[in-house]
Parts: sequence; C-alpha cells; structure tokens
Amino acid sequence: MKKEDNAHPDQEAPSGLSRRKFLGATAVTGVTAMTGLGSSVMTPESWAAAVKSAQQNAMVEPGELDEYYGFWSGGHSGEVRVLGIPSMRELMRIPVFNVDSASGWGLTNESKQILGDSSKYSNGDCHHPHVTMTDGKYDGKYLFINDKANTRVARIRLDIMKCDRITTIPNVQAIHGLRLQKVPRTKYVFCNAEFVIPQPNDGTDMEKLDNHYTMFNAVDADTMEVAWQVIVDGNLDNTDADYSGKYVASTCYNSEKGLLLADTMRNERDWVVVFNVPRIEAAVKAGKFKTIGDSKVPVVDGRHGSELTRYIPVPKNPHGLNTSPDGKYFVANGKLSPTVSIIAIDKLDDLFDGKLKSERDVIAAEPELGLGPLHTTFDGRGFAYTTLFIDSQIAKWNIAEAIRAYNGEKINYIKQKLDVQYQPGHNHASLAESRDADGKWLVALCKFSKDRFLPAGPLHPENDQLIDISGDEMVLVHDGPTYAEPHDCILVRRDQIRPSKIWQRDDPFFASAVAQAKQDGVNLDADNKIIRDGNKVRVYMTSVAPTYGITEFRVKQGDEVTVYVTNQDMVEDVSHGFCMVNHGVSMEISPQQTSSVTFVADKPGVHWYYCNWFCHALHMEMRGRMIVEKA
Ligand code: RUQ
Ligand code: CUA
Ligand code: CA
Repeated sequence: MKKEDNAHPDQEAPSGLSRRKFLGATAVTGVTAMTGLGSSVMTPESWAAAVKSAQQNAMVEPGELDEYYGFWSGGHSGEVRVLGIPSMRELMRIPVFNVDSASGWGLTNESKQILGDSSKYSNGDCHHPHVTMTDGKYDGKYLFINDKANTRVARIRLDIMKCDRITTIPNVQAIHGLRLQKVPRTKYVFCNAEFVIPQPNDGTDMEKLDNHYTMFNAVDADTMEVAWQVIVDGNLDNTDADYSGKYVASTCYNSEKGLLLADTMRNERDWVVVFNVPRIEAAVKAGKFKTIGDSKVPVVDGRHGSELTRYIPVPKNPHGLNTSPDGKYFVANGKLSPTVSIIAIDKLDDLFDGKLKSERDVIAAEPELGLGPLHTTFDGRGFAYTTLFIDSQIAKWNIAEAIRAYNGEKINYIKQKLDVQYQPGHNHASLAESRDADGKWLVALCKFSKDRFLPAGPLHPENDQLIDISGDEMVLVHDGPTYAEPHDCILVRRDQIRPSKIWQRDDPFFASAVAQAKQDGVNLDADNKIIRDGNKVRVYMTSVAPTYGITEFRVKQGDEVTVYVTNQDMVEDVSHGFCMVNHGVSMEISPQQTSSVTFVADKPGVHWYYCNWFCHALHMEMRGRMIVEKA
C-alpha cells in the first residue's frame, strides 16, 4: 500500500503551490525544514504566521521557568532524564540502572541497597517512563521505568528525583512495555516481558517449543512486590491501561512464536491481548494459580480459551498501544501494516461475556495512516498523532472521522502530515496519557538525526523534536540532540510535580545510615567520630562549606572503611561531594543529606579525599587525608 493512497488532497500542493516552492516561500521564517501541509487552506502568509506564533509559544527566556516537566527514558544509558518543556533544557539526570560517577549511584551504600541483588549489573535499558495517577490524572508521586536489559522495574520518587526501589521480575526475560493503572489510582504497574523462554528455564528442556511462553506482570506500586503474572500466547510488546481500572491491553508482534526474523512476520495478523484485571485478581484470590521454581508469585494461565484474557487479531507485528484520554479506545499501531487498529473499550465487557460473534467486532476502525505506524498520542480535542517510522512523518488524524470512514462515509480523516527528522519512534503530547490531555506540545523522538547536527563521530545523536500542536497545524519549533537513547517521554504540568529543594533529615533514603549511627551512638548532625568495629571502621563526618568535619583519619591496611558524610548546609544548591582519590569512591551529599560509601583501604600510605561538587570559593581547599598504616 502506498502512502499517497490516503494523502490529504491538500497535502502535496496547498494553495496550488508545489511542496518545494511552498518550502521556499516559508524560508523567510528560517525554519525551512518544516512542512506544514494541512487541511486548512494555508497561504504562505498564514503558514508564516503560524510558525511565528509557535516559535513565540516555545520561547522561554533566560531565567524564566518552563510550563511542563518532561521525563525522558535514557534507553541503554540506563538513566532517566528530566527536561523542561518547551525550552527542551535538560534539568537533571536520574541514574537508575547505570553507575553514575557524579552522584555515586551504584557506588554508595544507599544506592546499592536500592539496587539490591541486581547491583551486580551496571547496565540497563529503560524505555517507558510513567507517572503515577489518581483518578486518571497525574499525582506526581512516583515515576516508574522498565529495564529490558536485566528484567527489572524501578520506581523514582518525584519529590527527591531519586530511584527508591528496584524489583527484578522473576520467571521472565526482558521487561519492555510498561504502563500504570490509571483509575482509581496507580495500584499496579503493568509490564510486559517481551521474550518467550522455556518454562522452567533451567536447562532441563530447551527444545520443546510447547514449553516456551512469556508473561504479563503486575507489580504492586506501593510495595514493589510482583502481585501476579499471566501466561500468554505469543509474545508481548507494548501495553496501556484503560480509564476504568478494569482492562489492560498489550500488543503481540510474535503470535508465530518465531525464533527467526522471517518467522515473526509470517502471519498477516498478530493480536492485541486484553487482560481483565478483576477476573485475574479473583482467580488469584481463589487459589487458581501455580508458582514457578523458587518464586512465590502467583502465575495464572491467560492463554487462548482462558476467561482472563481475550485475543483481538490486528495487523501486522503491531507495536505501540495507546489509550485515548476520553477512555473510549485502545489504539494499536500496525508497524508492518500502514494502519492502526482502534479498539472500542465499551465493547470489551461483551467480548469477555461471549456476546460477540468475533473478536474483531470490537474494532471501531482501522484507519490507514502511512508507513510504519509505531506510536499514537492525543491532544484531548479528538485528534490523534501517529508516528510513521518509515515515512519519517507524524500523521495528525481525527478519531471520530476515522470511525465514520470505516463505516463507509467518504471522509478524509487525515488532517496533516508533518515531516520529522528522521524515523520517529515514540511521540508524546502534553498530558496525553491522562484525562488532562491539553494538546499544547508534542515531542517526536526521532531515532536518526543524520544531517541535522554537527557530526560528532560515527555515532550520531538522536533528534528529539518539539512540535506546537496548539493550533490547527503542527509546527516544528525545536531540534534537540539526545544521547542513547530516549525511547519515550512523558510531559506533565509543572504544578503536578512537587520536588523538595533540600532533604528532610528523616528521609528514608538514608535511613540505614541513620540507624547505624544510632547504634554507634553518633549524632549525625553534630558528631565527627571514628568507630572501630574489628576490621570495620566507620568514619562519621559532617560537611559545611568549605570544610569536612574530619580532615584526617587513620586506618590499617585491609580495613573495610565506611565514610558517612552529613551535609549540614541548609542553603539550597550547596551540595558537597566526597571523592577518595585512587579508590573508585565518589558521591553526592546535598543539603541535609547523609550519604555513605564503603571501600577497602588496601593501599598503605597517604590518600587525599576531596569535595568534587563545586560548593564554595574555597571548594578546591575542601579536602582531607586518609592515612593507611601498613598491616
Ligand atoms: S517501544 S519505538 Cu521500547 Cu516504546 Cu516503541
Ligand atoms: Cu564542598 Cu565542594
Ligand atoms: Ca508477527
């Protein structure tokens, strides 16, 4: 199917101009790369005016604050990034599955405790950041993110913007799609394990494909325990939840259970599997589950024929799954099909109750949009925006009109196609995954930047593009290079996030350090003390710019040393660091925070430690010496 088949009549020649001439006419705006070819009859003048207004909307003057927080996944860098929107300024990085030299994530005792057993891995691959909701609106409490690389789910506290819990999902491999329950609140984190593996996967039988399957997982958002797992046919890709709390839908691109690429493309249709959450909970409660290996997690069977799931055939190797903010539809993005499949959520009760002739009866429409539809987002005004990976475009289309067209009416539901640079994966509009979708900004996360930036070696950055969608036409206003590899992002209104500016002294983040100090009779807020406990030495020191409470301590070669630093500064922004030279030790201590790090003093001699976060005019002088006596 060619992409032109559904092109808008105005698309290639608005107002009688050829596309190229049209671009030439807008060159005066300095934004020649944008192609606003839309439904409304745009003159070059009105297009220039739209561009100007969009650029003004996007302007955040130096010293001004953004309207939205953006949370970006950091892909296989393993971190989460915080951006301001519309400035696209990077505000912060939150290390999660990676090791971070600056903050000491992965090095400090506090972070290692959170990483738990999985601290042995220093890589991760995060795709889908999502903020907790109450009644379908962001409540700004937590953000959850998947780790495909090591099958984990992490929780980030949005008050301190630090990860506070990580859970490894048992019995499965590669957590990919992740979404949160929206209603009545985020009780569950739903996440898909992508790869099909033998069960049990202990080497006893690796040949019999009948024994291979994957599972859909629900993690309790409060306890971070895995609540239950559901065995499915095929594999699982992306997922989203509805606005009733009842249904969750996931795409499957490998209904074939193929091991090789060609096998995964054999079927013209794969499916969307819908999970009935109350029925699953009831089955678990009634004891209708098994467990696998050492894991105690209840596992229920949701394969074909189960009362817990329904399988809706859709074309072909579908990828993104997005719920419209009015709660009416799941949209499954066709990837190898130029279509998206719109599933009517209000028909799912009948589907589960066996009242429909065919699973396909829940399909409200299957509009054709272009080549390689991957993800869809929404503006809350009835329009949807779908990334077309192969066409390098965002298609803006009207949901109601697509349904009318599906029912036979002659109507063009595609409003505009905007070129993006290049090959977009996810796109995300402001507040689009909540009831508050406000249709102001759209970010397109383009996988390739090619010629858009100065070359920086064979590895190119990606290109995150900001698009103003507040008017009738999408207008590109910003290109932003990003490092490996933001898969997805989420845009939240700034008043929905309430970050602390300094730590509370009783924050659970460093409760273990506080408990240890108490046991040692140390007052973290006043004392500078060294406690010897066999060959373990605990060094408690305060920090007040520009000095540590202890500027010299002695240990013996081979001692296991734990340094606790409590930052007594109350002034916002006066963070200190602690770096022990030649020991691989580095950490951040922000105002009123206690941080600790443990290492072995294995080298006799004098070793300087210093503050590595710039804190004062005499920051360079903020240092001390560890003297290690020969064993
Ligand atoms: S997936 S490019 Cu990891 Cu979100 Cu679609
Ligand atoms: Cu303390 Cu720099
Ligand atoms: Ca397939």
